[in-house]
This record gives sequence, structure tokens and C-alpha cells, in this order.
Amino acid sequence: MATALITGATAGIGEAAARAFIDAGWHVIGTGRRADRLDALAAELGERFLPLVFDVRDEAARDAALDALPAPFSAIDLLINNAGLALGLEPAQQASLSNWKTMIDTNITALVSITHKLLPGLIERKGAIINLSSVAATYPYPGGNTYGATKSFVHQFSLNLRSDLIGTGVRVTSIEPGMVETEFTLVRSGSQDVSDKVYAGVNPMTGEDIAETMLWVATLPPHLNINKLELMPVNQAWSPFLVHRE
Ligand code: NDP
Ligand code: 8X3
Repeated sequence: MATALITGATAGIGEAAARAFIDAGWHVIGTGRRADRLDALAAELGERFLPLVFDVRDEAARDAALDALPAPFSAIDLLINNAGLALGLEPAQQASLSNWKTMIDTNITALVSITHKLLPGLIERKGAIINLSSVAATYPYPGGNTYGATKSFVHQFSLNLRSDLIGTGVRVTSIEPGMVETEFTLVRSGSQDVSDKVYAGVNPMTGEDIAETMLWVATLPPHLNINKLELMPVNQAWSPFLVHRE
């Protein structure tokens, strides 16, 4: 059976994906910084789950972990680039540059670095890559500034990968969700209260919804590639353009 590496498996979408792929019979490597969460997942999911603790921005720690993978985890067929975050909802002119750099380092630099490292093996095995973009890649909103731009990068990087990987059999998909209730808004705002209010009454998507979508994408016939897939809860849609009147 196949092996998936899921970055950011300690919470939200990645944690749900680890469960979904294990339930479907895969071997799963789940990564994240919070070792206690990965240990708990390993205890729950059993020997087909391998916890791997590293910060995706730390290339040396990442390489040390990935270069020492035991069989069958060393033969990765599917890379799910899920680890990511938003920090802050302030307008650009009030935002923290440090927050912007953290989002760029995590959502862009770490994602391309791990992709670059695993590409040779993915080509060898005619594997697949699923990247977590967002509706924020396509639709701007106040306070989305750098977060949305990082997800636009993920969207376009995914499509450009397809261009380069033509003929290799490697599939690439950009998954672009709207509101999914996870720890995303807690991390973004630093407040559980703010997070609860964002999702209250919306009936938002769940990590499990996105995990099932990723499993579907990953198990389609090998001649079929989903390029990009945008999902929203029924209770989310778009706003009119902002207009400032003088
Ligand atoms: P969560 O905050 O619930 O989970 C984020 C995961 O990313 C955690 O496992 C976290 O692990 C990991 N992570 C973050 N930074 C790092 C780091 N530096 N090194 C290693 N792991 C890291 O959020 P979601 O599950 O919602 O987010 C998953 C992905 O989905 C993100 O890329 C997000 O942008 C995207 N997304 C989310 C949407 C939503 O509405 N929730 C909508 C659209 C896209 P740890 O902290 O343990 O390191
Ligand atoms: C997360 C969805 O709308 O909060 O990527 O940017 S949104």
C-alpha cells in the first residue's frame, strides 16, 4: 500500500487527513512541531503512522528526519503540503513585518523546499502532490494581504509544477478551501473567543471534509489529474466590491 507524507498533522486538516489515509490503508508520515500531539496520534493510529517532529522552516532538522526514514515510510508516494498559517488580520499599513515573513517562510519557502527534496522520489514512483492553497488565493479581502498572496503562490506553483512534470506521471493538485473550522483562526487571532465567533452559526467545513476530498483526489485513476479544487461551506459566498466615497 502507498505512503503519504502529511505536513502539519498535529491539528485541523492535516490531523484529519492522517486519520483518513490510515483508515484507507495507507502508511502515513505525520509532521509538526508539537511532539505530544504526534505521539497521541501515533498511539491512536498504530504502526502504519510515523510521527516526525520538525519545524518545516528548519531545513537541517527536516533533512535529518527525512533522510533517516525507515522502510516502508522512505518510499513516499504522496506529499501533502498542508502545514501553514495566517497571522493577523490588520490592514497592510498596520501589519507586523515579522508576521509577514513567518507566513512567507512557512507557506512558501518551506513548501517549495520540501517539494524540491521529495520530487526525485515522487517522479520515480509516479506519485502525487496535494498542496493546500485557499480561496484567499483568488479572492482578496481586507487583512488578507500577505496570507492571500502566499496562497496565490501555492496555487500558481502547483499549476507550474504540472507543466514541468508533464510526461512523468506525477499528479499535482491545489486544494483551495474557504472556511474550515480548525485551529487556523485561533492561530491567526491568538484568541479562542475570536475563533469561536468567526465560525458561530456558519456550519463551516471540517478538517474531515477536506481530508475526504484529498483522499478522493489521491485515489482517482492515474490518468486523471484534478488541477485545482475550490470548496466552501454553503453559508459562505462573496461580498460586493469595497467602494470608498469621498
Ligand atoms: P491548523 O492551525 O489547525 O493546523 C496547522 C498545521 O500546520 C498544524 O499541524 C501545525 O503544526 C502546522 N504548522 C504550522 N506552522 C508550522 C511549522 N513552522 N512547522 C511545522 N508545522 C507547522 O490549521 P488548518 O488545518 O486549518 O490549516 C492547514 C492548511 O490549510 C494551512 O496551509 C492553511 O493555510 C490551509 N487552509 C485552511 C483553511 C481554514 O479555513 N482552516 C482554509 C484554506 C486553507 P504545529 O503547530 O504542531 O507545528
Ligand atoms: C483560509 C480561508 O478565507 O480565512 O485560507 O482566508 S480564509
